[in-house]
Amino acid sequence: EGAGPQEYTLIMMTVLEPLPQSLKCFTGKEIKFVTATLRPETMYGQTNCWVQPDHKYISFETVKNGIFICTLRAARNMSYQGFTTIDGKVDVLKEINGRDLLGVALKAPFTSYSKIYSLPMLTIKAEKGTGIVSSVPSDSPDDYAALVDLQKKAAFREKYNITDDMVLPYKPIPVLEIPEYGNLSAVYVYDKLKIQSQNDREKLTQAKDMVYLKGFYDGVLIVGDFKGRKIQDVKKNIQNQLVKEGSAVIYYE
Ligand code: A2H
Repeated sequence: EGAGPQEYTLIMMTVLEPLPQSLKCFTGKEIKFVTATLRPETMYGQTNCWVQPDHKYISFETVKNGIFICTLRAARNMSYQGFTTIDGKVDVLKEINGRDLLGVALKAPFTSYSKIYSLPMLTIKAEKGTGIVSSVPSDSPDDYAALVDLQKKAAFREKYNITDDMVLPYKPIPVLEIPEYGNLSAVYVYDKLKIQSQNDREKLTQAKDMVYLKGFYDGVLIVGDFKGRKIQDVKKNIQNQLVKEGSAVIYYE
């Protein structure tokens, strides 16, 4: 990790009806799952979001954006960045286990799927971002591997009460064209390296090294208002667009 704070785009996903049991106490309120991403330009390709079933999450009221769901650690960071009424203070409304936040229907910005679901990912780190991750299987090998695991293994879905309709209809969406890797770069490297699952950590690290830098320098958007432009030239514009429409805020840690 470098010296100064890292800037993330905090993507807000609105919880849709029917509310899960764990969120019923907030009926009638605006509730958002929040995820920290370094890749706002890929949000057109979201197919789901990831929650770690064994991690603890909390809910708290923000000043401007309703109720947020994330880790306590992230909420504390946010409380020093103007997200709460009193600087440095988080009023926890409720603690919630990750597994009780799975299978929740969400409205996410920019993606062509009108509804996506929260699904289990076992490799999420508790100490980074919000502990919830946006899933873009077209461009993130980790996301693609975890989605394929769920799609291939009925027992894995059943273990976490994930129904087929939450997973099986969702395919990676082409968002970026990367020379040599095509328009589904994560799928390309997953196949090329013969990755077997989300636990194939060594190969996944290699896969990430292969796609990220190349994507950033040579990737061209093939959807949205900045179609045809290089990512490095328009990343900031896309972040601004998300913030302007009220779907994202800037977050540091
Ligand atoms: B990125 P960095 Cl398409 N645990 O967003 C594991 N991974 C996490 C996380 C956590 N607690 N919090 C955030 N992340 C992921 C999109 C994306 C991302 C694409 C490609 C690469 C990529 C969609 N998933 O990240 O250690 C989030 O996934 C490559 C590293 O701060 C976030 O951006 O660099 C990124 O890791 C932040 O990781």
